[in-house]
Amino acid sequence: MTDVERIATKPIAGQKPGTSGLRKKTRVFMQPGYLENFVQSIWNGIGGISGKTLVVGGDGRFFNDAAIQTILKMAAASGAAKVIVGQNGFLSTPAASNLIRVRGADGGVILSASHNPGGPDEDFGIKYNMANGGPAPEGVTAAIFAATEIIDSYDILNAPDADLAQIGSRAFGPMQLEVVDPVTDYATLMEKLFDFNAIRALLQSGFRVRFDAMHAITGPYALEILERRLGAAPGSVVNAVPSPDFGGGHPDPNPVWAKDLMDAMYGADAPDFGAASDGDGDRNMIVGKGAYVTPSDSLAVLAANAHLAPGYAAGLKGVARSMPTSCAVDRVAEARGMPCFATPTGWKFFGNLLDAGMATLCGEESAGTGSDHVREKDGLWAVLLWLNILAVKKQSVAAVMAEHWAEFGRTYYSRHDYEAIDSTVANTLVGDLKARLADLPGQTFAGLTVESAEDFSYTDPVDGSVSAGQGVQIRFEGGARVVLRLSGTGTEGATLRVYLERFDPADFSQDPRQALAPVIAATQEIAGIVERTGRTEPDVIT
Ligand code: VG1
Ligand code: CO
Repeated sequence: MTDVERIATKPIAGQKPGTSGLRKKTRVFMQPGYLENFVQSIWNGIGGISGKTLVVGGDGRFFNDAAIQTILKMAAASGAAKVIVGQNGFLSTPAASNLIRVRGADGGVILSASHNPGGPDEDFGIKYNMANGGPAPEGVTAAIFAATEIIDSYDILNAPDADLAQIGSRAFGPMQLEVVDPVTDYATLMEKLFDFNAIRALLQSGFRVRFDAMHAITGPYALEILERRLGAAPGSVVNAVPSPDFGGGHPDPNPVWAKDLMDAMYGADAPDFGAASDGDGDRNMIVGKGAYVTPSDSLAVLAANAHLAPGYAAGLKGVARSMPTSCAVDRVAEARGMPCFATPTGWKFFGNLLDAGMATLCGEESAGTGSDHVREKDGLWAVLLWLNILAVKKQSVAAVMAEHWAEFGRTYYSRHDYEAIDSTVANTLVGDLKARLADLPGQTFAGLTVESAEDFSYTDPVDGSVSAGQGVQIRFEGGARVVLRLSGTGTEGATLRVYLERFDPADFSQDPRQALAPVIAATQEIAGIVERTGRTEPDVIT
């Protein structure tokens, strides 16, 4: 293999994967050797890739194309048998997960910084997924990180860039390279899970949808599935062409960043159903005509009604939520007699439960919902499950919510983010709070008495691995709760996330901010966010 070059290198500090792989400013990734060091460390951390088949793709953000060429050359140089890559380097995260599974690949490399903006001055990311299609668990990311700390060389093929425009199989150096349509396999899977005829009939009956792809990867997927296969009116999918900087916006599907969609859904002549997805297509936002559905409520509604879709007709084996996600789904699980698991933040913690058949549906408050059909959260999947449920129930989104709350009660919920705060301030705030947790139970703050306070630790019920320090969870008497944790996906300073909830069994029509006011006040008294950070208001409220 004369074309392989071995380049000497040195460890680069800070290549530690976070909640969802390694995320940094794009310019950090573009430094000579930065991406190369991390990719070689993936290969080294997983025991080499000789003879293996990998899936590679990304969300199309700035630097996606160049990074993929580097990865292909490094895969070929390290002896991979085959790489399957989406046309032009495009794959949504759930489609990549599916491709790994249906092709029996050994793993995959996904390039994305998800909901973070893209561009030369914005964010980039890379993560490794396993043969089950899911994000590498903590043991594997730890091995990759350890490899970054001792790396001394990387191998790369000295060759011109691969042609990723032409679909088909060809040689790339000593390796096979297969370029596939990014949408086909994924759309086929969706057709298996959902009653496309019922959804088509709903759309033909005059039910109008608006899907905002936010200039990100789901555009081509949504066009193919919603407009071509399901017959939604042309123009139902907006901002459908992926752009390297997501049209200059934040591809984060929440009421703040998807304000256009919110305006349309709350305006005159609103469509019946609105949805949006994020940069890499794994998140979703659901909003009915004048009716925003919180992600935590969405998970609960899907858990209560999934059996109405063919793929879940046999019922659910169990459900799982990330710890900060509201307890709305717990109430569904209890009523239906199924197990409910609470895991640390990040999709990688759901993999074992899904593989073991202990859970069928999973979700996070950050607008991620998914099931055992892949091993990532899946934005369009959630949209299609909602549409399937609406097609069967023949109800509006608002009516479905009202019925759900009447049966299970309403869990008011909101997340307050304090972004780009000084890392030392953030760490001290959380550190001081953790030191005081044992004293809190029994104390009253702003009229709420603390029932329990803990630094969340998770023991995986399948492999017994322990993940400690996953966030402060404080429960108040009467069914209120606050969770505080630091983000593991930010690229600037620290982001403090404060998750607030309050259960109300009877009054469903309060303004959420009003309903949560006591919890917000108690949290301020306990954690002193205003004094410590100097911020009087959160940067983002979802
Ligand atoms: C955030 C969310 C978390 C999500 C993660 C990756 O992490 O809170 O729920 O799994 O992003 O999402 P953090 O550590 O910043 O809170 V994304 O759509 O990679 O795909
Ligand atoms: Co995402």
